[in-house]
Amino acid sequence: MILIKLGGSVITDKTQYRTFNQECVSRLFDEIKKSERGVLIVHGAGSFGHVIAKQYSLQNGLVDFGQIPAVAKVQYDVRELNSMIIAELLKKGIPAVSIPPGSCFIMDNGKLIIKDPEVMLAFSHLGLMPVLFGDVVIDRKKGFGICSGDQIMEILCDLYKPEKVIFVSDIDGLYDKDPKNNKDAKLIDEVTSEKLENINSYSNIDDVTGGVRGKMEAMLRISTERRDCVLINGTVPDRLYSLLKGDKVISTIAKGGLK
Ligand code: IP8
Repeated sequence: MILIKLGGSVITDKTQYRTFNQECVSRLFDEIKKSERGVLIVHGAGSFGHVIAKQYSLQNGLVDFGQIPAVAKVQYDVRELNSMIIAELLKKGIPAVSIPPGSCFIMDNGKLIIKDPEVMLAFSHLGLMPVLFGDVVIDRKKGFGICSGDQIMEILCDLYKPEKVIFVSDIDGLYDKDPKNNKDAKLIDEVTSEKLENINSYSNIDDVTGGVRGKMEAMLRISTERRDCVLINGTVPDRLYSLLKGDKVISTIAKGGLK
């Protein structure tokens, strides 16, 4: 099985509040279908989550009760996004069900805990695809917190032991500098723990869970000696399909685990 995270930058327009990239999502699901590979999908929140989460600093947990309506609004918005994703999967004949992390799981000082995966695993055993996503989740220490799709990916790796993990984004991979502001930024085709030391972190200011170094660390934690974790550009038609078929594509590959 292959575990795929569809990043918010590819499934939404991150600059426009609540804008769904239906065409792109539909094409990506066609590519998955065409590849005939068994996959499990997680998705990010994009402009359905990050815009309001940033406005109300939800990533800091409960600071004042003025944040509470924003918690409800973000939960509502990311569930709407998830419904649109599931609707596209159903259209392609992929039976998918929603598992909203904020309604099923807990965090402890920012760490996601999935105590009882029975429901999720039972759905998979029936041949249904559980779809999880970035959400606002109750936190034992902070009141609530932002649970990113990347955190969910790490837990699903432990539960499902996928043979490969793919992050689908709107960039070709990770760069040594922010490619938006540096013309000489170079694509890093392979990330290892050793190489991580030499990378300066830059982050996407619109993203409450962002930062290139954090992304690399998450990718390395997911990779093992036997399992690569690959970041690709899903806005390029057939890139996901080629990777699923086993071809070499433009990407950043995390290898060997985080040491
Ligand atoms: O887009 C963030 O998830 P991500 C979730 O996977 C929210 O980082 C609610 C902003």
